[in-house]
Amino acid sequence: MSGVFLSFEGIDGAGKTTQVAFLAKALERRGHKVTWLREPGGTLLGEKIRSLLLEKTDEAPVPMAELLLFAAARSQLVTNRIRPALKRGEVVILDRFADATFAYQGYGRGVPLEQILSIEALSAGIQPKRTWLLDLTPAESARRRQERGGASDRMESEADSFRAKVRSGYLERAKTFPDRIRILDASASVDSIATQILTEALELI
Ligand code: Z5A
Repeated sequence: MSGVFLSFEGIDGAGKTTQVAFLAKALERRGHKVTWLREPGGTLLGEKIRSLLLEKTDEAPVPMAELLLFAAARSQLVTNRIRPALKRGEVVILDRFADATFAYQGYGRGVPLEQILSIEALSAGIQPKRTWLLDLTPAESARRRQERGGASDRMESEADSFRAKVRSGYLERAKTFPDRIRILDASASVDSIATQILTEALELI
């Protein structure tokens, strides 16, 4: 596979979508072909699973069902979108990937980590070359959500204590993959974060 696989992670409101858009446009301006995808989503099946996972209903999925649904969406995305784009030599940028499952379902929901890793091996099977972890405090995440307004989805409705567990899961994961995962201070300005990311991305491509 000749393309370059990059991803963004962090708790909600950390600025992933903002930075994915900045990076994708900056690379396209330099002549690179970019495929930009979000998780869960990016395929017909994945978008349907996304709705199932994020809508608030009277019966929330149990942690294992939640894990398997995220994994099903990822499996579809890897096979139908990510691998083909990498094969075509494109830059593939993911707004969340398998690190999110480790942090949210592993640390957030408490699913045993060996189960998370087994499912990851089945559903992902590839790793990004570089992951930018936008690290933000749960308090700042809450402030940004409040500022943005609008209704919260099922995952966003979790308490700050849940977000704190997820954040620590991400930081643990970064210790396991120090060469791949770069921790960035997500409270810095959008422009300074974007400049740092673009510099690193251009070195990798
Ligand atoms: N999930 C999971 O549990 N397991 C999995 O395996 C996967 C996902 C893959 C998907 O939501 C949910 O699924 C997510 C994790 C779970 N749940 N939560 N909660 P998503 O990824 O689609 O949505 P999100 O993470 O909640 O997106 P978000 O709230 O839009 O966050 P963001 O993309 O990181 O931030 P943003 O949209 O770029 O920025 C948020 C706001 O902050 C916005 O008003 C910006 O203008 C502002 N912003 C951005 N950067 C800055 C800086 N640097 N300074 C100040 N303000 C900023």
